[in-house]
Amino acid sequence: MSILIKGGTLVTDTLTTDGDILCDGDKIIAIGPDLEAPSGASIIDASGQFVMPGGIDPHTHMQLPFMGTVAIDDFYSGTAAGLAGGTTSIIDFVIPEAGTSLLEAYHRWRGWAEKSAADYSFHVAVTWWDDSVHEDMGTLVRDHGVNSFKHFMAYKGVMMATDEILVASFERCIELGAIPTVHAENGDLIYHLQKKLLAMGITGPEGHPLSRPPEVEAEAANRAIRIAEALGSPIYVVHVSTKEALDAITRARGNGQRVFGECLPGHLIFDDSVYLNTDWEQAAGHVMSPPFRPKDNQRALWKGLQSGHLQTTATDHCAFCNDQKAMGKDDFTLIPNGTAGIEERMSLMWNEGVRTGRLTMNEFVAVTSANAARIFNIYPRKGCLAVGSDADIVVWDPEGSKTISASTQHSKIDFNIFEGMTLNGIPSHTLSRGRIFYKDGELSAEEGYGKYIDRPPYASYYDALQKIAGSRELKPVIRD
Ligand code: URQ
Ligand code: ZN
Ligand code: ZN
Repeated sequence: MSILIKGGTLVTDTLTTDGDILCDGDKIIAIGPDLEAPSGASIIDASGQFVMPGGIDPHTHMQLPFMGTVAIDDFYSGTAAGLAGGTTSIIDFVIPEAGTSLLEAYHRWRGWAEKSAADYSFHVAVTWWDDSVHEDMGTLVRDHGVNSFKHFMAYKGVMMATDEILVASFERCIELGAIPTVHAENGDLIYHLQKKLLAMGITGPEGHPLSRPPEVEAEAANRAIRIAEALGSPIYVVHVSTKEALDAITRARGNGQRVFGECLPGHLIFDDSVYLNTDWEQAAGHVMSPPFRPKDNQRALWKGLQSGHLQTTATDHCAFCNDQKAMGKDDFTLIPNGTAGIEERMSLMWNEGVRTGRLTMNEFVAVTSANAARIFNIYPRKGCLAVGSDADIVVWDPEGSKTISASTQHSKIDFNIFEGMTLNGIPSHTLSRGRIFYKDGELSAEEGYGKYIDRPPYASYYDALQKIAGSRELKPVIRD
């Protein structure tokens, strides 16, 4: 089936130009002015609208078993909600329990994801270490298209990676041509502060940010970046929430180190006053890690996106309903950590970023799609409008608007932390691999349509070194 998107303005991370796009099957097959519609093609009138690569969300947790419950959106409802918001691909996380096989966990998550309505891929978390983990990482890169491994420096006793694990795993990533990613918060410090606050009788959601002050992220971000520097590994820091962590990233990038940073719309919009809400549900609904921060951090994060020291925006979509949040009614450390946002991310970034003049449209495409594709090595198959790219396209109506409400959202969560926000700039059409699944407010997602995205490894460190050494053999100098 072919689709002709006619009369729009094409916007990628590098250019803006008028033109038509012709899709056939999964792919874009032609781009240019005044393209002819093949017979039987359906035509989308994109006049007055922007035609952009579909959004890529590099950080989601569909149906994640976590803190004694399971995130409410499964791979179908979560990716379907994404399509309604202009997001056409996700990179989710395989999180093996410590002591269990990474490969088995990978196959378990692959099974869960088969119902996805849009394309998906996986980062795999390294939550413990022994020779089998070392081997499984090799198998995952070689045979299963995994090129990124996640390390939680928080969640002590659950999935926290100690420095010993970070060092061993980062080294393995270098060997394999994979990129380590980190959730940068000092889990030992958090554990200590949580106990201290509870002992002081602070049991409500207001205890959450107090147990995870900015220093907790700053210390861990700096530590992970320095470990990567010492070993010579690139590193990607997820959900950067503080200016201190951004400073660590900025310093390292200024030094030429391959450090990447991700931020979430929530950390760009909310501040820590949300936890002081006397309505328990309202406050607990915002409990995620790292928490929303004192106001001045938002300005720093926007500057991070504008300066290019932060490259991607994600949602960390990990949705828990009010009754799940209530598990922590008497103890904030038991409130399942996580918030939703996959349907709202693109419109939030357009409304708060482009319409305010903080971001150009090209930067919008970069931070919502292209940069994630480049960093995770799936560009230009994804994140790009080019002949041969997957026909993952969002037709964006800058004049359209929507008011966010739990009553109209597609996610299964029973509240929305962005409730009542009116966002200008919305998708009018979302195409996933050449099929229209969202059209003028109507979602027609299809369970199981999504395909697994294989992500090839980067040239391994040793390949890079050999390239530098050229014909000279890489061996130690023998000195008498
Ligand atoms: O830390 C994460 O990224 C997962 C466990 C989701 N929850 C959260 O609060 N961010
Ligand atoms: Zn995290
Ligand atoms: Zn996460």
